[in-house]
Amino acid sequence: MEERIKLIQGDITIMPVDAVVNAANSSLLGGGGVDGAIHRAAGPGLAEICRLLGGCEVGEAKVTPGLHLHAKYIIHTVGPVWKGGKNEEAEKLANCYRSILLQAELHECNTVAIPNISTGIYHFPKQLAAEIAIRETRNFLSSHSVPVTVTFVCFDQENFDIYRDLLNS
Ligand code: AR6
Repeated sequence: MEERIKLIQGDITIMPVDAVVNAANSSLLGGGGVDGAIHRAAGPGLAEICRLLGGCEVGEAKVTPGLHLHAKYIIHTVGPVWKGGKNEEAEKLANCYRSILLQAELHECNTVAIPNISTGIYHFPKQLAAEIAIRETRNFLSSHSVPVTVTFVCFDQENFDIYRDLLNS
């Protein structure tokens, strides 16, 4: 596995990194899944700050402080809802990863942890999502020195196995 890409299975809210990524919805006001977990761990101040951001488009990313997280920043992105694959879902998910990594660079985050965006409540197929995540991250890192390392944090066993196989191949 390449040195600048890491893989773990676990809870992203406890990651000791410069920035954790949130798989939010376009309101940025919180929700279920990893979004709910991040808001609970960061504290109620996060919703207050997010309210001032005026939402976020699919494929884009906005940054807040990490508040009670170990992470200094939270990079909120909005993945596409899977609607069968003919609604530019793959391109939109690729845009999420590019936006995340650009924001990480802009905020001088050396270490970033990213969950499996869109693969939960938004039903994006896990294999395709992982291929896009790894391809876009490899592309970005090949031409940028920051972030130094990107950790994919898989919550479920299925995603972890898919990432492990792709990163080892
Ligand atoms: N740490 C890491 N990954 C997690 C955690 C956690 N604590 N909890 C869940 N996951 P989802 P989406 C994984 O549904 O599909 C929210 O309501 C989970 O296993 O959180 O992008 C938002 O507000 C899955 O692999 O996000 C939106 O409305 C991955 O995180 C909507 O869900 C993403 O699943 C976004 O849906």
